[in-house]
Amino acid sequence: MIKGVIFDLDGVIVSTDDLHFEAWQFIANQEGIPFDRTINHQLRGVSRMESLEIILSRASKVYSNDEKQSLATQKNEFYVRLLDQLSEADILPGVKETIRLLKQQNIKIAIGSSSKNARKILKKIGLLDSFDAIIDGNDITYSKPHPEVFIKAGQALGLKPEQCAVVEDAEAGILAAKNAKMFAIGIGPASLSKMADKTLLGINELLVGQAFLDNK
Ligand code: B16
Ligand code: MG
Repeated sequence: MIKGVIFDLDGVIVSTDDLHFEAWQFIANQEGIPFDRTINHQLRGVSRMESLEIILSRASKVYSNDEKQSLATQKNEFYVRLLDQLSEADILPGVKETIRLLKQQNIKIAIGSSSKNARKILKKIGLLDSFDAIIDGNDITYSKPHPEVFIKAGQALGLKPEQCAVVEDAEAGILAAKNAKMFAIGIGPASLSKMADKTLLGINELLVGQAFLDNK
C-alpha cells in the first residue's frame, strides 16, 4: 500500500531544462565545445559535476580538477541568475491539484532531487512549505541512478521503500527508484522508460482514477 509519493523536482514539478541548457551553452561556447539539446537531454537528473564531465567529454583539451571546479561554479552562477525569473506560473500543469489530492488522502509527499538549488527553486515557485520532506543534492553523496536520494526521502517520511512511489522524468531517476525498491512512475521523457512500473504522459494523469495508488 502506497503511503508516500516522492517527486523529482526538475522536469516533474517545474521545468528548468531550458535554464540549465542556456547556462551550459554559455560554458560550452566559452570553451569552444560542441553542445546541443540532444546532449542537454543526457544531463537530465544527473548531478552538476557529472553533467560537466559529459560536456567535457567532447572537448579537445584535458581539464584539471581546479578548472572543472571553476567551470561548474561559473555555470551555477549563470543558472542561479536565470532562476530569478521563475515564479508560481512555472509550476507544471496538474502539480498543485495532485499535491492537494494526495494531502486530502493523507498520503505523505516529498521532494527527491539531485539539484543543490532545489530549495531556492521551490521558494521561487511558492512550494517550499508544501512538502513533508525535501532531500536534495546537498543531502547526498551519490547521484541518481544511485538510490540514496529516494532512500533518504522515504526515511524522512518515516516510510518503508515498498510504501513509496517515485515520480520521475529521467531514466537515471527511474533506475534510482527501482534501486531503492520503490514503485517508479515515469512521466515526460521517462514515459518511454522500460524500467518504470507505470508511465504517464504528465503528472495530471496521476489524478485520473488514482491508478497507481489503486494498484498497490
Ligand atoms: P544543480 P532533478 C537535476 O534535478 C537536474 O535534472 C539536472 O539537470 C541537474 O544537473 C541536477 O539537478 C543538478 O542541479 O546544478 O542545480 O545542483 O531532476 O534531480 O530535480
Ligand atoms: Mg528531473
